[in-house]
Amino acid sequence: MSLSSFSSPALAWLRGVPDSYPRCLRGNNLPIDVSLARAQHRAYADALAEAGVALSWLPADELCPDSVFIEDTAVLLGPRALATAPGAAARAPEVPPVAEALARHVPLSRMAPPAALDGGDVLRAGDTLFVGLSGRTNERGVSALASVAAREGLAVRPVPLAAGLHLKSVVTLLDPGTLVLLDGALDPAPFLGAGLDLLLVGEPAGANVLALADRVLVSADAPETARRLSARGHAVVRLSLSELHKGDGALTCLSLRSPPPGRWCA
Ligand code: CIR
Repeated sequence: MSLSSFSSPALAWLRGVPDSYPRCLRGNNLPIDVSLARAQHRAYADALAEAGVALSWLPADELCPDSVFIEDTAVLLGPRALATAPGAAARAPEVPPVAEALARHVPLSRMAPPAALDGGDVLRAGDTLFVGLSGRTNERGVSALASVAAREGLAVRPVPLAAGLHLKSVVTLLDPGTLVLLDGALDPAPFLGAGLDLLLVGEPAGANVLALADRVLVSADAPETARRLSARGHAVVRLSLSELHKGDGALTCLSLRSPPPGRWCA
């Protein structure tokens, strides 16, 4: 595993929150305050900028209520990007504007149905991409990603997901050698077999953290996780995400992150 070259992203792509956001795909009917969602999204962007990450914004799209969850539309593999075929048909129109923007910066590969893959199912740890076989990502999607990833020297390991929206809904990178995993959410064998340490957390919102080189972003809905990470010596940045959680989103899905040349990032 490339433990030494973990980095903060050099650049993060974000997409604004549309007025239509409350009509996004979600498993609840809780009222969403769009103004508050925008303020929370802005604070997320500010936290990335304060960590030295350059931001590139795509405009909100009223026809795409889920478009703020930009991570699902592409996988950035250092010098190359793959535009996905999202597993929810309603989200397919989100991809072309993101793909066009990415193609101006990096060589872009494209995935087409019946392959399906959401970026939220792709968890990078060193030179390995763990890919959730979820309700949104199928075997063909994993194969399509694997062939692009192989060109960058990255291995793909499928991880069956019994519950949860995406792999990164339940497990994310804490630091180059450690994952945060929602206790009991899935079989940890693939991660342990890859030599990774696991920190088991009990708070669902605590399983999705966003690790930067010198700090980690944690949802304010996971106070116990934040406390444990602080106690382990991590510089924790707590962010309120209530309105984005109501859309079944979390920290990682709000950006597409590109590492500096020769490095990798979460
Ligand atoms: C969806 O159901 O697709 C969106 N409402 C939430 C997507 C969250 N994305 C992510 O975790 N990567």
